[in-house]
Amino acid sequence: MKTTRRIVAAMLSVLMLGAAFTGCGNEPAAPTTNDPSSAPVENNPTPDNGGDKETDDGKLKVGFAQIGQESGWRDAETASIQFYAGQNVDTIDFKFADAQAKQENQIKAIKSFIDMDVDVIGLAPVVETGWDAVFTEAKDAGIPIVLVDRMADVPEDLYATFIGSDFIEEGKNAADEMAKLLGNKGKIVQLEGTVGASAANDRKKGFEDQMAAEYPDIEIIASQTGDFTRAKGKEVMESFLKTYGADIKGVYGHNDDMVLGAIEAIKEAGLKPGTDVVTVSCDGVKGIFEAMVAGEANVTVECNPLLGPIFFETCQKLKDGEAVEKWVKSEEGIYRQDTAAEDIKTRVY
Ligand code: GYE
Repeated sequence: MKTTRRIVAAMLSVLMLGAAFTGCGNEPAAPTTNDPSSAPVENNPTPDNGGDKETDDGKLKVGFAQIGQESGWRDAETASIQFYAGQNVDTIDFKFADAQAKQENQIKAIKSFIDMDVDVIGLAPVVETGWDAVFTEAKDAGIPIVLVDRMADVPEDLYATFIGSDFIEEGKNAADEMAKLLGNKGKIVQLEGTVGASAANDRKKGFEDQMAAEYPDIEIIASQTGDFTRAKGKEVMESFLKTYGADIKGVYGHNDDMVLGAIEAIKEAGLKPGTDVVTVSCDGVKGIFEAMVAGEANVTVECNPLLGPIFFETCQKLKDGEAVEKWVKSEEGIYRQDTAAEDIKTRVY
């Protein structure tokens, strides 16, 4: 499964040509060569040049500490960032580290970037807490931190900006969609993202608060983490189905991948996903559109992973001493089964 996703991620750089980038500013130009610097770097918990200090060649020096490869969404974000860097090798010196889902690896990567004296450090924090010490080290070294796609729970002076989505809003939208699908009543289950991740914490809060406030006849009978992966989403859904069977009328997943796993479990249990058990999830990856076209998924609340251009533009501004907003918010939509066959034609991730 991962291999398929990696191929998709690698192909994404081709698909991105001429694609619409939601709220992303300048688009990268078409590639003229197959530059290896745009290829995904795998199994690399520490940055790829061994931490050497470099001579000042005037380029924008950026280090990015990625979480890992847990989802199709994550692969699309990595591809977007690496594609942009690959297209701008003349002006950007880019270091990429894949932390393999471990905070300690992300911390190590940040320390290496500080040693390399990069201009800006980008980080998608796997969890929200535990960043104060290493962010303070970066601050003391005069290197701004740009938080990409997930937030960190730190004082405002320890990071320059957050580029990403409003997860509370996504959770609230997901609750409204679930209520519409169920006619405001029924029992549902929730597949949570990685424990401690801002995307999981806030998608849960936004959803549960809206359910409690507006839809008292919808009951969340079970909620458990599926770690943002398809395999765990399936596994958790299997155990929910064993316990609650056909009482489950809906599943809300903090990402599409987990719901794609849940769909397999629902089918194996002899029920019809999209009908017997309706689905709402976040991200908007290709797989969920295919499931909607097949009538097996109902709604996805989009979350934009194509953050490469806005990330590097923001890094450049920081290097140039220009002001940046504290939160650069992504613009996103909601996609439903009835228009999925049309919508899928323009999806690029
Ligand atoms: O929804 C999920 C992932 O942080 C917004 O992380 C991101 C989330 C995304 O792996 O699929």
